[in-house]
Amino acid sequence: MPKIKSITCHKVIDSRAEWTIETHVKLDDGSFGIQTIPEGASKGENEAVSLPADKAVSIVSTAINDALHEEDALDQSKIDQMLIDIDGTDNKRHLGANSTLSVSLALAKACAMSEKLELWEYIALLYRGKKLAHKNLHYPTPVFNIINGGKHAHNNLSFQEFMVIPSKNLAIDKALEVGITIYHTLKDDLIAKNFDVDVGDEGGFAPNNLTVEQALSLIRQAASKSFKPGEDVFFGMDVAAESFYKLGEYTIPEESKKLNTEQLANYYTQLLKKFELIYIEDPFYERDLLGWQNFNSSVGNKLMVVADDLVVTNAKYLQGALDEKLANAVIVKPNQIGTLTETLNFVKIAQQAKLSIIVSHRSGDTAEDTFIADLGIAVGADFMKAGAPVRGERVAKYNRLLEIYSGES
Ligand code: 2PG
Ligand code: MG
Repeated sequence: MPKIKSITCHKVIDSRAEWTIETHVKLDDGSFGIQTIPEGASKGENEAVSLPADKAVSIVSTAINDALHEEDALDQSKIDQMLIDIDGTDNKRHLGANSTLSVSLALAKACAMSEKLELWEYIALLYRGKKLAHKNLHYPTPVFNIINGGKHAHNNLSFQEFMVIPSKNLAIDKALEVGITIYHTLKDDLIAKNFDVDVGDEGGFAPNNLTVEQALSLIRQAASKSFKPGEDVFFGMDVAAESFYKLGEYTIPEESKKLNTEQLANYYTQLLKKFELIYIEDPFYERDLLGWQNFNSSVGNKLMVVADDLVVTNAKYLQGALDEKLANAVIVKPNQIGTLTETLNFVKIAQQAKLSIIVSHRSGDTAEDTFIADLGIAVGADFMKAGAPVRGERVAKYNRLLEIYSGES
């Protein structure tokens, strides 16, 4: 049984020129795992707390290293429970979710190496209690965010993400081809229309002076040149509605609109009639529960109503959302909760309740971190959200899917 030999940590730079951490877990049989941690810009109020990088570095290399020294490495759930217990808070504010997650995920990688398994195989074993054969793998469908707004871009768009979603029936390489093709076409179209083609945090274009409807029309137009919307390709949005919510009103300046909850729901319903939308994430502020509930009950049969900030990869908030029937799909971001075991537990509850699962990157990310690709495959996630098919930290996740698909991993 391999034991934990050392845990060290240092600062590294993320895709937004912010400091984050990289943790190295070494086992006494020579195996090791390395993990960097992403960081969000539009966060749910109940996300686990991420501490400043300097503080996290010192916590990982002293307190956590001391506490886990010589522990049985293969007991992932026990180690994660120790991290939770040492932290002792309900949102990891003591150790920091960035500290605990870096150790938890690096440990899983070290154990995969020790067991001579691919990371996805090791996570699948933890999740299912049995081996998952390569020929039985289900690849998450990529969700490409190709126009950026909200907190991810310095343009006037209030909605955060406008996405293209290839048909589920496509093999992963073909699905990626759909995203790439539409991205190039959209760039040409934007240039032809004299729009800016600078990109936002997740690699999507960030043109200025667009309305929500114009953004959707542009991606639909670009998609239509090579594919059939509604058949080969669909559309989605991460509204991240809390970023323009205040005191009962949603303000969308580019549409000259100030809407209450019901009016915003009606607005979405109009968009559903015009565009082949199958996915709306965070359509309402996370405390606007009645808005969520009414919307999910009225359109949940034809649309993925996706909860991100509402449930923050936390089983407690997920249970609330299930009890009240607030959503029919959930985002999975390990750094919202802080350990692998809690992340897997969240996915299990969501899958048992038949919710769609979308594993997701963060807007601040690193090219070294492709964990969500292995996680998505291991749990059989329906979708993977990793931004546009550009920028190293975004394509690394898509390329990891291709690496596994090729059979080389
Ligand atoms: C989101 C994410 C990722 P952030 O809201 O879904 O796209 O953004 O990491 O800024 O929370
Ligand atoms: Mg989101």
